[in-house]
Amino acid sequence: MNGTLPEDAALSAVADWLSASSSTVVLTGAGMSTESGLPDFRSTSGWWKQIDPRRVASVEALEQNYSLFAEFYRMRLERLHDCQPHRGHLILAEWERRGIVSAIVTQNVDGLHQRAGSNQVAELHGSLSRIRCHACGTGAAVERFMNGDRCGRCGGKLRPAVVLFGEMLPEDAWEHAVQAISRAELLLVIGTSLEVYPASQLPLMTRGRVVMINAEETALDHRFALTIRGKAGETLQQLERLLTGKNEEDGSEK
Ligand code: BV8
Ligand code: ZN
Repeated sequence: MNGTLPEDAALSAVADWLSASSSTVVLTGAGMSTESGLPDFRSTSGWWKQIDPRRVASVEALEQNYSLFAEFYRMRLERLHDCQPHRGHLILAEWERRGIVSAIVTQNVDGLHQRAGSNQVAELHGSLSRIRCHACGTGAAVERFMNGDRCGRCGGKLRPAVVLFGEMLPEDAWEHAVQAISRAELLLVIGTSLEVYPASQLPLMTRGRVVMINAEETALDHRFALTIRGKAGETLQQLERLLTGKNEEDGSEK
């Protein structure tokens, strides 16, 4: 079954697949965090509409224009400070507890899945709030980076442990993601344009069904069993209602 069904038929099909699947993995992108107040990258209000990623999110930006690089990531960290995981993050963590989801693979660097209570999380693009020295790799407290300090050990430039353009993805996170996704019976892809390589290849590496939940169309939608055009938080709440047969708002049984 391909393409999009009427909304409620698609949602109940996905709820059935979630109940029946013995290994479900969720791949998320920046669209999973916009309802927490964090901009994504490529939609109309995204970061890359305001600034060229190569000027701030690349190794040459770090090496040749450190003040702009540091300013961009300090601003990203400040934004993160006031954000909370939303209902959708909490539902995914609940589904891990109930054995519905076995792993989350995320392109996000905001740590919101872990803050919501998810434990099995592979961070393909690293983490914004983990700081290290670009020269010697020594870790440093976030405050040191926010204050503009240099590495205490070698005087090198401090940076978030995110994967910049042109950098390799962390080996263990990538391996874990490929293992989990290739074996999955069901893969939910939520809130990503699938434009960044190699994460964009993961949905094509599974033996299972792929369901895309995204606000906008992506170039790979046609490859997936089902596409739900909608918001991550709302869609996850609708699926939770179908799975538990109860209304989230008032908690009453249907
Ligand atoms: C690598 C820094 C190997 C961290 C990021 C030419 C062709 C193909 C590939 C390349 C190429 N030239 C270079 C490459 C490789 C490059 C790449 O893919 N470039 C692309 C962009 C052309 N990739 C790399 O460099 C990777 N490394 O390949 O290593 C190697 C190494 C050395 C030498 C040779 C090879 C490293 C990837 C970099 C990852 N780091 N940024 C940071 O600051 O965060 S990328 C950046 O994009 C973020 O990290 C983010 O995670 C990532 C993916 O973006 P998305 O999460 O998909 O977000 P986006 O805004 O795009 O989409 C959000 C979607 O959600 C939208 O569709 C929107 O409609 C939707 N949405 C919004 N709100 C909601 C919603 N949906 C539902 N509900 C909502 N509420
Ligand atoms: Zn150092």
